[in-house]
Amino acid sequence: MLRKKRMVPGTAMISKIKGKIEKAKTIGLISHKSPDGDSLGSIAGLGQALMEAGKEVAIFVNDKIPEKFGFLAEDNPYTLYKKGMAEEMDLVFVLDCGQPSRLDYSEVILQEAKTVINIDHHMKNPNFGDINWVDTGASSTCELVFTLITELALPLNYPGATALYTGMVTDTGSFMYDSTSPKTLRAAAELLEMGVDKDRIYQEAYQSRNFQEVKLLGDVLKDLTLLFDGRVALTSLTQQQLVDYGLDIQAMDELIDFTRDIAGVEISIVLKEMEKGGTKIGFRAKRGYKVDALARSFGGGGHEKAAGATVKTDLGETRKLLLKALEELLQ
Ligand SMILES: [Mn+2]
Repeated sequence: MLRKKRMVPGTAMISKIKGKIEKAKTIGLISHKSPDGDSLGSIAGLGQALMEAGKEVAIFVNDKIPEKFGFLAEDNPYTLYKKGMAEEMDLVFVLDCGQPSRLDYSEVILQEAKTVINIDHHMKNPNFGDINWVDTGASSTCELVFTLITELALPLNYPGATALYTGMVTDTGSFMYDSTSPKTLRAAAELLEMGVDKDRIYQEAYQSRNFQEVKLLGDVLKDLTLLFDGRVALTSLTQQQLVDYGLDIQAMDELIDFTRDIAGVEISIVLKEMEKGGTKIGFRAKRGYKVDALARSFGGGGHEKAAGATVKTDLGETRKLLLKALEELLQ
């Protein structure tokens, strides 16, 4: 078998989580900043199931919800987390969050919470919870949440199922990444059998591009550079460009996948200049290459094929440091 060994939650893990849920009256859920389909999907999916099971549930977010995931906010009560909100919770789930620092200002939740259950699939998750279920072979945290809901026989409603499917489809690049396993597809199939409207999800998440974003894409691609004999694609985005097109830093998140797909490119990198200084770096890798360690060397993290970091250096300096790091990696 070539497949990576999967950490399936043993009966002990499941019954530990079960015990905590049973004892809790109030349960909070939160994920990382710069929300994506998997973070929003996993907290809503588990949150809905816990609500259906009669728990008092708060689904916290710590950042603006991207427009393309606005449809999830229609059916799920996402609440902007404010300091102190978790003190009332008997139990807090932190989902899809590879590092406590990725909780940003809401990191204080880890002190406030009486009990923290950390469920995640990022590399090098430091097991910051009281209970930790980290499976780096899982396609998405939504897949893990689906397993948990199934194992605990929690009632999953329609908004919850929709949220979980959204996380699975977006975190796997539409079931394309190598983390997509038979288990992922079985879970997705079960969600479709529950009536999830996959066409609507595709349309909302993929076919609702912002016109300005597509125009800026044209501009940015003019400056696309191939380095290391065409093995690395590098693009950068300035604050001025974002301002000129009326976009914020969350925009253009698909640019990096677009440049990764160039023939011969093994690693694609996008640098985004941040509003208050510093640079956001995104990394993608193709089959046979890994970028998680590279992202970690810049203080970030992620997965083998998709990772990121935020650094204090400006675009030019970051580019220089990156070239040095790539030279070592690709020599
Ligand atoms: Mn994820």
